[in-house]
Amino acid sequence: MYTQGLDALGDESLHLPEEQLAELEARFQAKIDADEKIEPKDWMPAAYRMTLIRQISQHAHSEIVGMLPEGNWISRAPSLKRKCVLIAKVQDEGGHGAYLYSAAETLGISREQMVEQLLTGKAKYSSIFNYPTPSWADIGAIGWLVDGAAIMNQIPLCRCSYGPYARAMVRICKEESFHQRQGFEIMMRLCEGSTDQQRMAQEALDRWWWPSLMMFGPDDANSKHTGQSMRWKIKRFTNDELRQKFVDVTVPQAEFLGLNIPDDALVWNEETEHYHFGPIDWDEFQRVLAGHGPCNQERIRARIEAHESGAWVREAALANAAKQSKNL
Ligand code: FAQ
Repeated sequence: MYTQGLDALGDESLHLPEEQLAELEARFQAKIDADEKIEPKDWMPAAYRMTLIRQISQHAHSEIVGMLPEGNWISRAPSLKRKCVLIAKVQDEGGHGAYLYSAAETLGISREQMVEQLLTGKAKYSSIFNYPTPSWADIGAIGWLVDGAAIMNQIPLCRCSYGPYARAMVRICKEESFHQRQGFEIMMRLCEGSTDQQRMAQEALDRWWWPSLMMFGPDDANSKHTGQSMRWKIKRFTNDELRQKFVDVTVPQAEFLGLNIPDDALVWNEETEHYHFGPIDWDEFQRVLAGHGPCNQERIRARIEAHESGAWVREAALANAAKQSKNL
């Protein structure tokens, strides 16, 4: 699959003699080992390029599809202040998608190709965005847990070996940190409120806890990309390491809110100084990835409709750009 993709990208190194390729690969790995950044014009192994295209485009799609569950509440936010904050947050996610598509484009794939892969189901996006947001408390839970998990995963990506991705992540992480705090603040207000509001907060935590743990990807034994991605310093921690960090940070926050994590097996382990948590339902994870989560179809339908109804905007922008370049 990689080779086909690279032929389409016109990768000339595919046709180099073996010794020359080995030398290029050794120099490339030495650069990574020395913690230097790889930039778009540098030589890179075909598989490194394809791994980045997969990961960055999946990440970009996640940001764009991730606008939908929260966008659902913009028209029904409980106050003007909450509405303004939510609009700003959803707009930030759109911006993150735009930086990430640009970072992926530096690897030789076009935005049109990536969008086509999303809309035809060839490309994945994060499993988490296939869950519904039936109450306002879900907006708090998304900010607190989903953005919280996203930050845990993305802070190390600021040190990723690929320069454009690492640099995009710096700004994204700053914004995600504001998003996480606004979510936690929504949860705090609900938890200080009436019994009904506290119940809403608990139900939202019950809905989002396990899907948030799944965001970190399959466990290490089943993560086919982690080993190589760590050697290339695309990933700095394994899926399980990041998931554990997230649990360790989040459990005390839930205690502070007076909420119960929906996991009977959750217990602090004095020896390891980590929380031990119960088994994740990997069958559910695989079902969601295969397109059978609660909202997969709705999400893709919404993206297709947005793409089709936005066609005139893209045409107008291109016509305007052509006109401007003639005037130069
Ligand atoms: N959902 O071998 P691994 C956000 C796929 S942004 C769907 O472990 P890897 C902001 C994986 O691609 C959230 N697919 O893969 C926001 C691979 O696919 P393949 C997104 C998943 O890459 C907040 C296969 O499974 N963040 O939330 C998932 O080493 C609020 C095997 O997995 C990023 O994308 C999943 N959860 O590790 C927006 C961060 N997990 O090759 C709006 C960047 C795995 O079979 C509102 N990405 N897969 O086609 C990463 O760090 C990594 O790609 C991982 C997966 C950790 C997600």
